[in-house]
Amino acid sequence: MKDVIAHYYFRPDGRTTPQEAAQAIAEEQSTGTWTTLTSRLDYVRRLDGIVESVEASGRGYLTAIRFPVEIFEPGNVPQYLSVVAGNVFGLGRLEAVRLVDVEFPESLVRFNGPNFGIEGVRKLLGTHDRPHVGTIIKPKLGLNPADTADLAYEAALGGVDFIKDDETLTDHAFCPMKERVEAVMARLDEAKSETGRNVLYAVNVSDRADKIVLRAEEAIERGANTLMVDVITCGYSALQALAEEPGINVPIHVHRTMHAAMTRNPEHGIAMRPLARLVRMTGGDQLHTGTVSGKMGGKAEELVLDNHALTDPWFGFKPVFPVASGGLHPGKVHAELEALGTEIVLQAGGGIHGHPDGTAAGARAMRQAADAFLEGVSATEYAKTHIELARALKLWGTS
Ligand code: RUB
Ligand code: CA
Repeated sequence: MKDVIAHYYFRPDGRTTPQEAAQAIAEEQSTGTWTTLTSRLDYVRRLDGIVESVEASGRGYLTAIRFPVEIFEPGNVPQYLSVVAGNVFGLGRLEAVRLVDVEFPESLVRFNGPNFGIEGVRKLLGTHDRPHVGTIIKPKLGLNPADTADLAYEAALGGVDFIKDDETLTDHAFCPMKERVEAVMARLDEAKSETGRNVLYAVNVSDRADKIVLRAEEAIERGANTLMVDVITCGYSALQALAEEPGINVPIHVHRTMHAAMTRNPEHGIAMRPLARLVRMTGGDQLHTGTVSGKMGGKAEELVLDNHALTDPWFGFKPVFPVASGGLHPGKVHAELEALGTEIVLQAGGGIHGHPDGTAAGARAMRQAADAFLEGVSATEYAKTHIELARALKLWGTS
């Protein structure tokens, strides 16, 4: 395949046929405009988007549109997005339109991809054949560095593999980033001397474009062993800049805050799949893709395919660790692992720090729930001999 094939769902307005609507997408996103151009010369015409197919689907239609590779600037992801996901969403002739997926040719995916990926992250932690358990420090905002570090220490003692800042915490007066990293990493060292286990701490370095690399370098100088970036608010360029910076040699955890403004409406916006593909290309090592039983919306069937887009063989890129997060607690672990498999990071914020016996017990309960699944035992059965899990299930139940 030489060109780009973009797949859209759409619903035309009452005055437009499905074929005309698909044609309008192809034209607006390639060489056309709302009227015929006398200035459109033949050598430009060969760059037209071509409607390959239109078929009925639900209340609307699915179309595949082929965009000539020449209209993409290789390596420029913002420009790719302007073609496949640009003006189209505002076209008045379409009542709704959603970019469902994009197939890229090899010439446009010459990126490095994840530096670590699932295997690299597992190597840092020495884990095999089990899901990772992570936590988001909660409350999401407001703690000072010392108290943040205390919770990280507790979570590490309880057995988490991974700890992260929340999406809204960056470099605040009440919790400056440099102090926070130093405090957390010192406490994680203490935890390691007690448990012998490495734990990753992803510090949120999200910032304006011209500052993010510097911020990441400052975090690493102070000992950060993982970075986090809010990829939708910062942009794919920010992720790519971090992943390609030679001095940045730690995994990058990718949060997708704001994605649901695009992904949630099944008829309009951008599905998670193309967003996930771009994260893989531009170098994310872990990406939030959602849960089957948690607090955020989303369809299980789409989620399974989104995770495949992160992990299936694709242009030689390393697999990205899918992260299930949002409203999880030990009682939901079984459903998540059954639906999504064990090559996953299970993250719980409230579901760990809200445990009646505190953060360390909460972390233990999450690990126990995962162990129960791996041993083929129900959480309720396992709880008979594991007190932390029993206390969590009593509070939150198993659904
Ligand atoms: C979850 C949390 C994350 C969500 C975002 O906290 O802080 O921001 O995972 O959603 P808690 P998604 O465990 O307390 O609910 O992962 O779907 O992007
Ligand atoms: Ca959050």
